[in-house]
Amino acid sequence: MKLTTKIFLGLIAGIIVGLFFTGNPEVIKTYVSPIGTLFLNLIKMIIVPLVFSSLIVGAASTGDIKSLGRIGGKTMVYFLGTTAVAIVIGLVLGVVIKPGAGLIIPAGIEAAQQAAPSLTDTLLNIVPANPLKGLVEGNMLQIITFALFLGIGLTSLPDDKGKPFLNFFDSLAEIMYKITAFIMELAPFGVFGLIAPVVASNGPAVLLPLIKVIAAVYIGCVLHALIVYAPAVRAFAKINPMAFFKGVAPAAITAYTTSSSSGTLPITIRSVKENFHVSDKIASFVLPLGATVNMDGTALYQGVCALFIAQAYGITLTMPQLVTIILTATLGSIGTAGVPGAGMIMLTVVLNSVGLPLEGIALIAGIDRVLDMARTCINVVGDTSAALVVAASENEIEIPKAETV
Ligand code: DAS
Repeated sequence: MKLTTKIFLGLIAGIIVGLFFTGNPEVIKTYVSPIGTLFLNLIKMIIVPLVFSSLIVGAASTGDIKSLGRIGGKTMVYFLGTTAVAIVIGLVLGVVIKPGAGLIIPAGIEAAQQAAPSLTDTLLNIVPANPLKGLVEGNMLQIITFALFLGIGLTSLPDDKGKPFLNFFDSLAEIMYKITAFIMELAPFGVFGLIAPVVASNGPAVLLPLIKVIAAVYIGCVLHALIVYAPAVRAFAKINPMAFFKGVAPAAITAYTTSSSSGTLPITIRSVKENFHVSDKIASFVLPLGATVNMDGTALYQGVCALFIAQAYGITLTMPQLVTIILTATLGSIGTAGVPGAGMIMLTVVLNSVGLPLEGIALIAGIDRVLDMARTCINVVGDTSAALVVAASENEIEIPKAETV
């Protein structure tokens, strides 16, 4: 049975048990909540080593910026720029659609009020005065910053000095991906243990907003493709947007059905070379890098979900907290693996960064796969648009007359 089916069954079972004990949540809190808490603790256990190792490897895989020069620099600017726009679109949709409004689940308010520094402190705090303290305390923005410095610094070392360090963190990142996959196998039980107490304590009305979350993420993904990628390929690669969406369709559909950017990579590379005639040099640099560090759909999803969870717990996010979410989701996307469910793990990083209750993951976990399909699709469409824009700027693309604007 596919994991998606198992998670869905865990969700249904949790809802049924929650409905059965609605009004009498004590039994659930004693016997069922610990299952959900254990699942969350497993996720919390891997966040720091996963983010730290995958970001070092992600940053190092951009290669030595000097030797990559134009292509590497252009690619990373495009990646981070479109990701930042994506997270803003997600936040705007979260504010406009207000998926969590009216829920007011208790227990989150004091947590958020503790973590609301000023904008200046937020920006200054990004650079850790003591990186080990940041690692121990799980200060995600500081961990991300330190890891990026290490990864980029690593690329300036001669191979014999840098390789041992990179190999260690590459192995650690692979181990963390394996552990993430194992934890995702437990998701059906985790979802059951997380959603049942929420339904038992708040009643079935707590589920209705999830439909709004799905709508917000899907609308956001379509908007992002139309207002970012279509104009970008038209302006910079002189490609007709309709031809773009037609040419990216095989990879987009594969990404949607597999929820894995990495798993879709061979198809993405083939469709970029065959449908858009991008040179192998650009396709084989930009696309594998994009599958590793470029996650626009994931960032957009994190914007929507962070606001949904804040609204559900009755927490009003301050501007500095919104800026922290944008920075964490943008930089954190470098460390999100192109595998199913990775974005939900990174969502805990975003929630952590502004003191939102991680229990909010309970509300998302059951529908996360449906959201993962859409966000992975956009991740891959974004990678493809980056390859076209960078290739056109390097004259490494031959566009058939029919597809030009
Ligand atoms: N499924 C991930 C990917 O393959 C993205 C995510 O989980 O957010 O891109």
